[in-house]
Amino acid sequence: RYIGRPIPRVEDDVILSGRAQYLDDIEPPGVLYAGFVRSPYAHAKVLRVDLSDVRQSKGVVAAFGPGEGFDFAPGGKVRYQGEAVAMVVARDRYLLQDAIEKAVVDYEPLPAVVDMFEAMREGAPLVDESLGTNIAYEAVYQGGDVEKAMREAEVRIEGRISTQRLVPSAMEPRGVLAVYDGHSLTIWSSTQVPFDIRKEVAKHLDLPLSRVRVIQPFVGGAFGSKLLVYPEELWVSKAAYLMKAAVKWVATRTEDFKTTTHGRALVLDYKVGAARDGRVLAIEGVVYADAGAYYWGEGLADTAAQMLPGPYDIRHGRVRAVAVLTNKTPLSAYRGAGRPEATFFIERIMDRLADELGLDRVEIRRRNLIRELPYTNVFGITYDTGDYPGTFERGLERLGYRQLKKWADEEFKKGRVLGVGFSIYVEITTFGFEVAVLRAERDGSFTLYTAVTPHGQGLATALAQVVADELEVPMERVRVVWGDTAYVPDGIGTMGSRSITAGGSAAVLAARKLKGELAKAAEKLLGCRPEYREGSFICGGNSLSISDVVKAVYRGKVEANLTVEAVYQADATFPFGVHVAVVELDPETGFVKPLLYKSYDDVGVVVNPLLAAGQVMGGALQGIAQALYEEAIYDQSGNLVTANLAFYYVPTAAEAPRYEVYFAEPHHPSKHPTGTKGIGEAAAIASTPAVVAAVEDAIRRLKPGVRIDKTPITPEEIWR
Ligand code: MCN
Ligand code: MO
Repeated sequence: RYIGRPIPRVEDDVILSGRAQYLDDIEPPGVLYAGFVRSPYAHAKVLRVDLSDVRQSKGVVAAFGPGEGFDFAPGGKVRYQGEAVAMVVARDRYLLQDAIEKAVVDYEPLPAVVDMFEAMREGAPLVDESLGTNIAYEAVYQGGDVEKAMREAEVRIEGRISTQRLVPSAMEPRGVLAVYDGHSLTIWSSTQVPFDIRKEVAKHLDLPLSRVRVIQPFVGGAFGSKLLVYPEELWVSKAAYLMKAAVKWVATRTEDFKTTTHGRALVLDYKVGAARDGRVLAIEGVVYADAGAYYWGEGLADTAAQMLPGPYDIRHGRVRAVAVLTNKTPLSAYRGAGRPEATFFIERIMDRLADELGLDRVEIRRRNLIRELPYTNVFGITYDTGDYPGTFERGLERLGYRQLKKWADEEFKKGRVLGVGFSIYVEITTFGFEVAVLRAERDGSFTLYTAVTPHGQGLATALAQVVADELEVPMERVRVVWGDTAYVPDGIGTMGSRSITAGGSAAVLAARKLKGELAKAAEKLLGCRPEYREGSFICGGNSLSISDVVKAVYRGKVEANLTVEAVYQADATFPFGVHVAVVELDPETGFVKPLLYKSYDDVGVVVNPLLAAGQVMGGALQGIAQALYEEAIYDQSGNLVTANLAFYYVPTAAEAPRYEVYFAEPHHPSKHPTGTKGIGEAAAIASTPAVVAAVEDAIRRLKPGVRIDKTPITPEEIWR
C-alpha cells in the first residue's frame, strides 16, 4: 500500500534541477510581447487615450485602446491604481516598455475612497456610480432566536476584530501566452483554472470549445489568487487571435501586486451573549469585506459569516455579510478564503470571553465544543465527521501545551519573554465535481489525466499513490498528467483544499471502472470469472497479469475500454484541529520571533504525510505572516505603498519557527472514496489566532490586560 506513506515527490527531480517549464520559459518562435498602459490614479475619468506615438515607436506591432474591441477601464473610468487603459504588442520586451511610456492618457482624477468604513458614509465618492452606493452586496445568515438568547445571557460582550488586506504574492507572477495558428488557439497560463479560461475565451471570441486548448504549465504558487479568469487572459488571447500570432504577457512584480487579487481584509463587528459558566448562547454581528474596485461575487464575507460559530455549539445567531467597494485592487480568495477570518474572529472572542469570566482558555472551549457529529450549525452548514472534544484533549496532550506554558513561566524568571497560544478550528474543504481519465497503456502501465491543477502541492505524487493502491500495481507504473484541457473534457481545479478529495476520488472511481473493464476482458480470455490480486486476474488455476490482458485488448483478441472517464461530485468535508504557537518577544525592540509551531489535525485519511506536513508548514508561515508581518498599505489617494517585496514583508525560511506536525489518531475519515479531508489551507486558518494568542500572552507578562483584536501586530503596535 502506498496510501499513508511519506513518499517524496515525483515532481521534485524536474523542479529542483531547474528543468520544469514555467510560463515564461515557453518561447515559441516569433513570439510577441504584450504589455499594458496602466493608471497611476486609483480613481479617475479617462478623457483621452492617444496611442499614436506608441504605434510609431520602434518594435511595436500593434496597440489597442478603449473602444477598439477591448474592454479596458469600463465606463471610461479607472477604479484602482494599475487598472489597464490600453494594450501594446511589440517584438521585444525592452522596446515594449519604451513604447508603453509613450502613451498619452488624459485623466481627470476623482477623489478616491480607500477606507471601507469611509466608503459606507453618506456622500462618499462612489466607486461604481451605477449602484448609487458603495455597498455592492449584502446577505443575512440567521438561525434560532437571537433576541431571546441575548436577553437570557448573563454576560454580554461586543467589539470589533479586524484582519488586514494581504497580497497573496505567489513566487511566480501571473502570465499568459496565446498562440493562434489560424484554426486553433492554444493558451498557456499561470493559473489554477485552465477549464474556466477555455470556456471564457471560447465565449469571448465566439469559438467552439474544440478549437481552444488551455495548458497549465508548472505554476510557481497561486494561493487562491489565480482562480479567476483575469482580463489579461482574455485580452492576450484576443490579440493572438486577431493577429494570428503568438503573444505573451508576464506581470512584473509590482504589476502583479497591483492587479492580482488581494486577500483577507474582513472586519467583524460582534455582540456575544453567554451564560456565566462560559457557554455561548448567541452571536450577532456584521462581517465587512473591503472588496476593492470590483465585486466579483467572491463570497468571502459569506463564508466568514457562515463559519463564524466554528467548532462551538452556538444555537442562536444572526450575521450580516457586506461587501464594500473601495478604490483598491479587487479582493478574492487567498489561502483559506473566509475561514481564516472566521477562525480568527471566533477564537479571539472565545479568548476574550474566557478572560472576562476568569476562565481558563482551554476550559471555555471544553464547555462550548460540539459533542456529536454530524452537526448542523446555526447557519445551516453541516459538519460531517469528527470527535471534537476527544481530538482537542488528545491534541493539547500531544502538543505538550501545558508543559510549554510552564516552560515559558520558567524562562520568564530567567529574563526571557515567551508567549504560548493555541487555537482550534473547524473548516470547510472540498466542493463540486471533478473529472479523471485513466488509460491502460500497452505495457501494463497507466496514465491518469486529472482535471485538478496542482501548483506546488505535489498532487502528481499523491494521485499516483491513490491509483496504484486501487489497481494494486507499483506506483512507478502510474504517470499523472495535469493541467491540459486537451486530455480531460472538464473540471474545476485545485482550490478550496479539494484536490485529493474530489480529484483523488474521481481517480479512484476511474481505477475501479478500468479494473471492471479489464476483468470483463480477462473473463473472456480465461473462460471463468477471475479474482483480481496484486495486478493479476486469477481463476481456475490460471492467471493473467494486467499487462497480458491489456495487450490482448490492444491486439483485438478481446474487447474492452482501455480509456475510462469518471466524474465525481464531492460534498464539503470538515477538518478539525488544534495548533500551538510559541513566540519570543524582545521587550527592547517590540520584535516578535516565532519559535515553535505545533499542529494536530484530523483530516481523515492522510494520503501522504510528507506532502500534508509540507502544507501545514507553508500554510502556518503564511498565517504567521498575517499575524506579524504582511500588510497591503494604501495611502489616502489609493496608491499602493507596499507595491513590491522590499516594502511588503513576506517571511523567508529565516523567520520560520521550528515545526512539529502531527495528524490525529484516531482520525475521522470523510465519506468520500479517498476518506480524506483537505489540508491545503488548514494551517493558514489555524495559525493566525494561535500566534496572536501567543503574542498577547507574551505582552501580558509585561503589560497585563493587553488585548489584540487586529492584525498585523507590528513592533510599532506593540510599543503603543
Ligand atoms: N494531502 C494528503 N492527505 C490529505 C489531504 C491532503 O496527503 N488528507 C496532500 C495532497 O495529496 C496534496 C496536499 O496534501 O498533495 C494538499 O491537498 P488538498 O488539501 O486536497 O489541497 P489542494 O491540493 O486542493 O490544494 C489547494 C490548497 C489551497 S486551496 C491553497 S490556497 C494553497 C494550498 O493548497 N495554495 C498553495 N497549498 C499550496 N501550496 C503551494 N506550494 N502553493 C500554493 O499556491
Ligand atoms: Mo485556495
